Amino acid sequence: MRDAQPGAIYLRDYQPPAFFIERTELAFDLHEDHALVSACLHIRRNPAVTGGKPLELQGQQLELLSLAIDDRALSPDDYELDDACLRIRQVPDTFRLQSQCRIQPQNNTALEGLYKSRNMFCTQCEAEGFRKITWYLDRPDVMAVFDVTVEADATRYPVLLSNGNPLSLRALGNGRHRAHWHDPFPKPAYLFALVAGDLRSVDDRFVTASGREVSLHIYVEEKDLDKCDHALLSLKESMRWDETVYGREYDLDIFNIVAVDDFNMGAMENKGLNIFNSSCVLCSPEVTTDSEFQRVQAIVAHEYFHNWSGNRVTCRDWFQLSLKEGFTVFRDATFSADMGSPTVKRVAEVNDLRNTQFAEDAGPLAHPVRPESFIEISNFYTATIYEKGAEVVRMIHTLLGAQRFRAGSDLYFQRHDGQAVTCEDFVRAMEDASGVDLQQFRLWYSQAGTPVLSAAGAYDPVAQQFHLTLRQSCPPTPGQPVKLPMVIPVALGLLGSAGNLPLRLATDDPASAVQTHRVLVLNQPEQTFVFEQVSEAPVPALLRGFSAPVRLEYAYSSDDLRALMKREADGFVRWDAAQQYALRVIAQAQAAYTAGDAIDVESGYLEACGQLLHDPALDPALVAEMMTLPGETYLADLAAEAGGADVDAIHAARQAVRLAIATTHSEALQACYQRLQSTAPYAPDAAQTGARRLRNLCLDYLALGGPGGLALAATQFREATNMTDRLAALQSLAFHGRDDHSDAALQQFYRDWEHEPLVVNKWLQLQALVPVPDTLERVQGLLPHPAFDLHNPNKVRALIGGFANGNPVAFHRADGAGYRLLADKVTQLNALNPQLAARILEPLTRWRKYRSRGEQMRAVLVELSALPGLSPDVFEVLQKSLGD
Ligand code: B3K
Ligand code: ZN
Repeated sequence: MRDAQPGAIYLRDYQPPAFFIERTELAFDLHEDHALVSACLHIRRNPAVTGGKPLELQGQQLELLSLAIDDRALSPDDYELDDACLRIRQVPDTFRLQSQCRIQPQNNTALEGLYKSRNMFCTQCEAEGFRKITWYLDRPDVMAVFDVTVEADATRYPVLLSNGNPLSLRALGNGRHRAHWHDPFPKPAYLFALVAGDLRSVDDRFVTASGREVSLHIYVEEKDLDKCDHALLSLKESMRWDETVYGREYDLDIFNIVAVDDFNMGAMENKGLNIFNSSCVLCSPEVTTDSEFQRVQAIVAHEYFHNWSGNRVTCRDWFQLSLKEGFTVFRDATFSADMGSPTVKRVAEVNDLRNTQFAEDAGPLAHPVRPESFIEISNFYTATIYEKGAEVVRMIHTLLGAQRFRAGSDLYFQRHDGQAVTCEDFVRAMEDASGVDLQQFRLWYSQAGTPVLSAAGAYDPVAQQFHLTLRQSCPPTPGQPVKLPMVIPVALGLLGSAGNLPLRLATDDPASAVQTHRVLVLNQPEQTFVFEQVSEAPVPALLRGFSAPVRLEYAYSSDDLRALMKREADGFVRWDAAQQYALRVIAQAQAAYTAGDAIDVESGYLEACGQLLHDPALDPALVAEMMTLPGETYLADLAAEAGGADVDAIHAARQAVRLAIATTHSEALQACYQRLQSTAPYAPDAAQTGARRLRNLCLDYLALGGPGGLALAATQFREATNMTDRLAALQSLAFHGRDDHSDAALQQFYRDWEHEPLVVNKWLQLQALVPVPDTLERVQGLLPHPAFDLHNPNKVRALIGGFANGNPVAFHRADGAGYRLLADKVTQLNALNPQLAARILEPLTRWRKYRSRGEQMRAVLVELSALPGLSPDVFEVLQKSLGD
């Protein structure tokens, strides 16, 4: 917390460090009411930086006990110390800096640095948390070999872990014991980790491609030992996949994962000691849903893949965050696609991108994949850095092709192993290995905003030509009023009456093989591509596989959309056609609702839905995705562009379309529900997951349709043998039942699962999502419930995050009580956990989109900005969202 207004840091001001730390020796002495941290830093002046700069180390909330250089104690005259920095003017070129400080992990509610989660000690240092442990050059381009001892009470903390390989664990004779760890790989401080707790482990081994044996351990509380198998399997699959697909082997003798309950995000890739939010590692069919199984697999893989893309090759500065995050998300996405259904995975990614990243890119917090400035780096762990960053890497993959991309990644890892580098270094390695010029492509790193790709097609039956004109534009974003044209790979096919037509461009070599799929590269504001020998008027299947993160506009007729839904070869385009068709009928419904007319849903759309339900040959997972209507937040984003979102009309229109599907197809929904029933033992595989997804979607439509469906949901709730089916039934009851019956089910669920915090969080979230205005009172009623705790981020995200992000009807209640509830929690969290406070504030930052409620939202933001003691995290979000 700072009193003065926090200032921005700029990429253009980057300076190499004046000193390096070659070796970092740390000794931790952990107690219930404090911890002592002794550090011995082997420091060397950077010969490339002239001017005899003083040594400036970062440090926050540290109580200095002693300070020495090469064993000579320093007196207060030798240094300057404030609440953020230790400055020593006179230092030799090479020396050891020895410090001792006292910290208070037991009072650390911000969950950054060294803190306590329940009964264990753990750390979170990325991005700038290490400075809350000891004074340090807390920047990623300072990489040291770490040697760490941890001392604690042997009974309370039998397990003592840090990075690298274990050297010893010794009893000290006084009820305490000490562990010694050594990490031979130089690393920045953000990858440091320590854990001390009463933990048990599930153990396994992995033999690397070159025959080295690695011991694998997942540490959890004893009660959770039965929930580690899926994460362990995912880890071994990831290790093998990275060897096969990227040629990357693991490099230490041991790989540890630890589950902690209080954690600000999903997980952290500390070298050799990944620390996980327990919700991202623990799994069992009884307590975990299918989508959570998938999430655990993806996050285990993501953190493991960071060992190369992030740890062995790290970031020069935090502006380069997407270097490791975008690339690693691309890697984990490809892994998940290989392990399950690629189309379903891609649809989930695009949904996520449209709902979250496109909204961010169109709002006050928009920033490029490589930002130019920030106030608080914690605010930049965004969908743009992660998801758009991954899309940028994916486009490089598309432009280069798999083989040349692999050559590029090999060169990148080989050239930069052990270094802290930039996004530019990544792109240059890709260029150097492939020979493909990516000069203009680099704009994806520096320009914010989602480009609009508008396409227009014209068929000339006489010349047998199809003219496809592609235009691009990109809306202004904060600080970037004018944009240059980007490189947009447009994967496409042309759909004819009997399948995909051959794609011949006038510019093609006549001898080259004719294809039905190709990638056009749009790199100018407008280009026309002429396809030859096109025997009939085609429907263009554009942006196959979502080949670029853009908003596509094409004037498809309803017939075109039905044709794409039914016959297009690319699963993503089929899904997207269904989405576009749904958007169209929802917009029609909204217009009718606003005009006070009866809502009449286009019969062609309903027929297309019926065909999806009736065809058992279709992949149930894809059918489920195609029959899931776009969410209300996304609809609000689209409406905002067209002059302001009316939340009530959006909700009413979407509900009316859902009801039309439910009533028109009640028999087909029933039949599909019955057809997909299974007695096979639970497995979280793609086939079973897809079947359950469609079956539960049918159940939800049936429950919406009336009492018969609700009875089915009640039966499923009672008889379910896994959490996916049980929770889906409970949601249908709570959303559509809204009577004593659904309350009884909710109470029953709590009684059954009170002892499982991760299940209790689902219970909190589900109640926060019930789409009626008085959910607000229900949420308020849950705040004092023993199941809720403002100190635990998972619970805050479940109840408050669920309410503000996932329940537009209650959050945007006309009396503004939803906004005030959120502001109240932000105020409390600002003091407790600023990172979390800034994150949950986000729904209010979108105030400009809302036609009638925007001013009320803004007023709440203005009130918040007058609060005394605003953290830099919350200050930055408020300042940007209230700015012009
Ligand atoms: N690198 C961490 C995120 C750290 C967030 C710090 N506020 C997890 C990940 O992306 O793998
Ligand atoms: Zn990551």
